[in-house]
Amino acid sequence: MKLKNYIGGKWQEAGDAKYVPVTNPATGEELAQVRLSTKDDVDLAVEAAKEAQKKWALVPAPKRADYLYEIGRIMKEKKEHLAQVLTKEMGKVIEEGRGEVQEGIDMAFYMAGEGRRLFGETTPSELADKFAMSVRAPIGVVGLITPWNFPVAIATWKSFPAIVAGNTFLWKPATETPMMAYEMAKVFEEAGLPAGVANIVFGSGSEVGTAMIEHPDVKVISFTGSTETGRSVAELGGRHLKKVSLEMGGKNAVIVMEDADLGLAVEGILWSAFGTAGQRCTACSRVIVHKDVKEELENRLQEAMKVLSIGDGMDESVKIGPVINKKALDKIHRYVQIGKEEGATLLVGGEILDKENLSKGNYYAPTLFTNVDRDSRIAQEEIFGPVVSLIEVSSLEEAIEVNNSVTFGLSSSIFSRDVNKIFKAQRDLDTGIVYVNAGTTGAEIHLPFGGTKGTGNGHRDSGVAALDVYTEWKSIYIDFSGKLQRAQIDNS
Ligand code: UN1
Repeated sequence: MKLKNYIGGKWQEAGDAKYVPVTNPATGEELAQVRLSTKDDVDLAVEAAKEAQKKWALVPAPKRADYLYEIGRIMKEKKEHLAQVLTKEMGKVIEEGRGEVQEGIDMAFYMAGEGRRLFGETTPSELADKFAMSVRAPIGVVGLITPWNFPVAIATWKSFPAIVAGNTFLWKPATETPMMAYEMAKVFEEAGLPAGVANIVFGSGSEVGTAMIEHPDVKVISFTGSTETGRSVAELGGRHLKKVSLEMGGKNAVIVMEDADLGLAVEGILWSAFGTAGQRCTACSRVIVHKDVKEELENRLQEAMKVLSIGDGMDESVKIGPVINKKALDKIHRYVQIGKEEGATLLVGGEILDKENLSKGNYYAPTLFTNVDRDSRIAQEEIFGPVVSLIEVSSLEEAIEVNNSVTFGLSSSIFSRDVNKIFKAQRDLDTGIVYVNAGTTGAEIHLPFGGTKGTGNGHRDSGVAALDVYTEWKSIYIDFSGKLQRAQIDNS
């Protein structure tokens, strides 16, 4: 199957475009071929989106929301199919595939509700017989650039608020996971979303992404991906005075205090470190443990890691799937070598799994290092794979300091039964998301998603906060006094 662009409600003809294969990371099997679009394709899509936006902005928001309700309903009906496509092209285990599709469904219904809110403010004017209010106005055509690790959820975090607020969009999914975008185009079509509101252009970041950012009619760019790419998006976007919302890397930690429920902490660490094979921005990649329980935690983690089943995520009994491609596999393995060279103790894993049934996929053994120096590279840099580093500390204050010592600030977690420690931690952990007695993953769609420092640039995905990315505040003053009233002058 050749995946074509979806522009102005039509599937674009193939033309002489180049296509590249999309492969199943669990088996190496070719699933489809995806178009590598050019700047001309981007121009076509922006034109369609711009034309559609004029009408879309005038559709009452509750009516725009009706399309989202319908999109949510169709996604719910197709949930199992969508989850299977997701698992095949991305590799996460099927249970997580279902969870991710559910995240998209939740986002559809949640944002549809915003159609009847989209609250602004009314506020008194300082002058008599004058009315003042602020409203959220649509911005225009927005450009969405999404990663392969959450091929549908992240796209819904961005596109659904954009739609309900009266924008139209152009979406460039990752070339590794275009099939979810193709499936979503079919959902949009079935929901009867007017032509040109949703447009999908497949291709590389360097060609399609750049053309989107440089296009004068694309007013907002919302990007999720690596810090390196995010920096270039911001640089180029800045030059073109674009509003740029960035969601980038993480180096998230679970803190385990001496009074923690260790059994629960082990479960939280395993789920958030090795779920999705560690390929979440929110994944736990450091465990900061109090010295009094370090040895016990190490032992319990080693025990628990023995029974983790690894394989093709389509098999319901498998807990950990493959990583996305060979390049990722090599990067993870390189970091493990670095960890050893830095003097950390490798307790479990540390190898590429390529025997028997795993030989065709990209599998990495869940890996645990201990005695890791907090400043070492494996404790500071994002690995994006199933590798965890244990760092020993002697107090809560030190744990928080170690947590905050990285350049990222997405998610953090503390396991403790002491209410004073918990409240101090939630205040002092410098991350956009904090969990208490749970791992570092599991964000819900009605809260803001994003992070501090190198993780982002101050914007948030999902939650009501996402509306700030896709709307412009408009302040409106209505003077019904029938005379000239000068603010700051005539009210004294
Ligand atoms: C991501 O890793 O980029 O909180 C998104 C979570 C998911 C979303 C992760 N709900 O782990």
